[in-house]
Amino acid sequence: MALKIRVQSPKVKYTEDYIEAQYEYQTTNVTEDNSVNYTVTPVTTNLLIRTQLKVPKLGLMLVGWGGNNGTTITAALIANKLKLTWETKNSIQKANWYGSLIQASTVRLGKGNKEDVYVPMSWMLPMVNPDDIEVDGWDISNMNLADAMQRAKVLDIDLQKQLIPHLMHMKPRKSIYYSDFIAANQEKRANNIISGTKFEQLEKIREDIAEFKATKNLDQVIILWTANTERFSEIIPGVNDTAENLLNAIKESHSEISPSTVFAVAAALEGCTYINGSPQNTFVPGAIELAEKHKTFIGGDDFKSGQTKLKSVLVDFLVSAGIKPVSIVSYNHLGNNDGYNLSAPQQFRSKEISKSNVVDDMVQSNKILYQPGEKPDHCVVIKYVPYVGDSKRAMDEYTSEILLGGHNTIVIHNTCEDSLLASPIILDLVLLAEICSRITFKLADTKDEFTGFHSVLSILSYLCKAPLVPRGTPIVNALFRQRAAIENILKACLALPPENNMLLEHKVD
Ligand code: NAI
Ligand code: DG6
Repeated sequence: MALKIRVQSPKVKYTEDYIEAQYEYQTTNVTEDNSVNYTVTPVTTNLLIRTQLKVPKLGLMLVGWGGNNGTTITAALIANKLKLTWETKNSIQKANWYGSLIQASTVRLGKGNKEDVYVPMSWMLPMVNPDDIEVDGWDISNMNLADAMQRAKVLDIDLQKQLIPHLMHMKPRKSIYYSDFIAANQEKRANNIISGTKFEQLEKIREDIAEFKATKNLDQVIILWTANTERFSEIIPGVNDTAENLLNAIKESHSEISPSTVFAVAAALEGCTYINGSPQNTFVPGAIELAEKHKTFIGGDDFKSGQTKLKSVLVDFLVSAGIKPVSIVSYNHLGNNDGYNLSAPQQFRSKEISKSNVVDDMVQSNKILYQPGEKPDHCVVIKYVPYVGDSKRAMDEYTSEILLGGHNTIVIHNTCEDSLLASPIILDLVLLAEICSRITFKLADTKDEFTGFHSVLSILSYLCKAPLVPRGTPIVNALFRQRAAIENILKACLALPPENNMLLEHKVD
């Protein structure tokens, strides 16, 4: 395999099958004495990290394929693969992956002869080429992808015209619809539904996955929920609290099992990674346990695309600058089908929960500014305004306390096509989840077996509003901490140190 980056170090071994890195993982343990005295112990753990080199033939199955995100990511994959260009009123536009961390952002590799050397993040390790991803999916609407793309009204018309012949033969598979979980206003879309009991529906989804995998000769399939936001499921002991209870509840067609959870179960049973791009609690405890049992990966929740991404930068900036945000008010209005679904109270509530907890870690990090339990006021409003379509408006007001009782108020107005922000995030979730399946670790100098990442892929936090993390582990919302985790883990696979930004070589005599 031709690698773009090759590390010259006794700590890195290249074989035909893998890269093996000897890595000194450095952490710091602290013991506190009534928050007055701190005893600090640096800890070094010597790890061996192996990255399999063989890139699998990857399939992506989207739940909600005919929606705005589903059609837009499919269109973006084709437009990039075919290197499409199209005329806009301003210029000739070329297909690109702007907004994708993996495809369009860079990593500082080190110092060159004269300048710092930056490389695309996708070069760090051998990753799936988006052009090679096979796409399929389900939707409760039977509309083909060409018509659905036109219904979405996201892409420039000249691009749409070029894509129609490629999309018109793509037809979503029948899906699972329980009217109770999404807004009642979605009912008229639901003409493509698997009948039968919940167990029969689960079996049909499993057959779909297996059939797609076999027909396209795939090594791996990733399933991603980009369907409507559902209401939260109630967690009921004996129903969805354990893997066994969840499987039994599906056999009994229990009314509290949502479509997105049935897909999660199907994914685990078929050995597939499953990612939830919406806010609802798809990953009930039983679904998490099932993924752990089957050693499959799960990730979520809710794509972090615009307003929340900015919030997780801005509040981090303010708090880390010693400024105290005391009130955050976030309005949205949008006119796409997502907005229509979110105009119903229970579905709005799912989104409100997901959007509301995104500053907690930053607030808790600064005990000078915030007393225990104290938080800024945080209000989230979403309104459906059909005329603006996919072009979401987000307005935010951040009020902070500054020196000696002063106030600082920042107001932001952001207009952006929602699905053009979400689609590159979908790609990143898929590419990152896939590379994680090829990275394993063990303690150096032991006879231990190599083990992989935990089933709950918290490395995907950068891409999610309400990051799912393994039970009892910290949730990080701050965007640049999340990004650093990804970058530093990719570097660790090459025995490269984290970026320390000290530039001491330029600072000392
Ligand atoms: P959309 O409403 O255009 O698409 C959703 C699709 O899911 C529709 O085609 C619908 O027919 C289908 N659907 C509903 N229930 C289904 C089921 N049980 N099985 C299969 N298909 C089903 O919405 P859009 O804009 O594509 O967003 C999708 C999801 O992503 C929403 O939950 C939204 O909240 C979430 N999201 C979107 C972001 C963005 O920036 N666009 C950011 C964060 C989350
Ligand atoms: C209105 O909030 C619709 C939502 O689906 C959002 O567009 C989506 O959750 C993106 O939210 P954010 O906060 O990342 O821009």
